[in-house]
Amino acid sequence: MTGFYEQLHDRSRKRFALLVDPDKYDDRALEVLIRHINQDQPDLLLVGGSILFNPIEITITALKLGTRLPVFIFPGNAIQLSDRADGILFLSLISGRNPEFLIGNHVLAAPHLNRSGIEVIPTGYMLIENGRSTSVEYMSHTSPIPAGKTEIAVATAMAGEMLGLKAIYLEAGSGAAHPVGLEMIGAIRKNISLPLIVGGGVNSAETAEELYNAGADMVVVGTIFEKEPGRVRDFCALRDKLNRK
Ligand code: 1GP
Repeated sequence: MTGFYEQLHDRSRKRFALLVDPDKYDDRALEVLIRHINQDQPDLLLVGGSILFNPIEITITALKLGTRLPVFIFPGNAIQLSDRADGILFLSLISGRNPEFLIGNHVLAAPHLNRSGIEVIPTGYMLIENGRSTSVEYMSHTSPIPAGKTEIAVATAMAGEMLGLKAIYLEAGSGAAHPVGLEMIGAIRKNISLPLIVGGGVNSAETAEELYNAGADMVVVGTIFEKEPGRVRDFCALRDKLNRK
């Protein structure tokens, strides 16, 4: 086991991932964000989005040149690829029943990934309903798992583990009204041993702490830094506090 997965797999430590949507940062804003990233040191930088107008490559290159952190693609589809990234969360949308997002895009991407040699982390991606419709839901033509249906979410995560996926990502959706519920996170945590990534709608370190305490190994935050990049510090400080315990 090498690369970032080796860290993620070590569940004795909590990780914090910062998501950068290339459409939300101009050069100046990205420079500011990079300054905060270097001061506070998240564990992982993710780059991607459901639909992009700007080339993912430019943002990945800027993050690679400006920081020393692993930069991973968080792909909305198979055209979001770049050899310059360190790796990719190879997302299979296991909460849905659209074959394009379960295997179709993966077939298109596989030759490119094979050639580039970047790290591939096969990840079961589970969209959880959060009270408002999300870009992922619309773009993937899939329904999220209802927030109250913990048993469906647990069985889905179990199936992902049995299929050999290496991580589970519980996604409320970017800018979600509420993050994934604590009871659902806790129930999934009890039933699988894979690293558990949780993201969507996290807008304070207090909320992130609840998600970590419920069983998240890595929390992903993106939207709030678009307006308040200085808040990267809150999440990194929380991660450090939890890892000192
Ligand atoms: C979205 O989970 C990520 O895919 C992050 O969500 O933008 O709401 O922080 P936010």
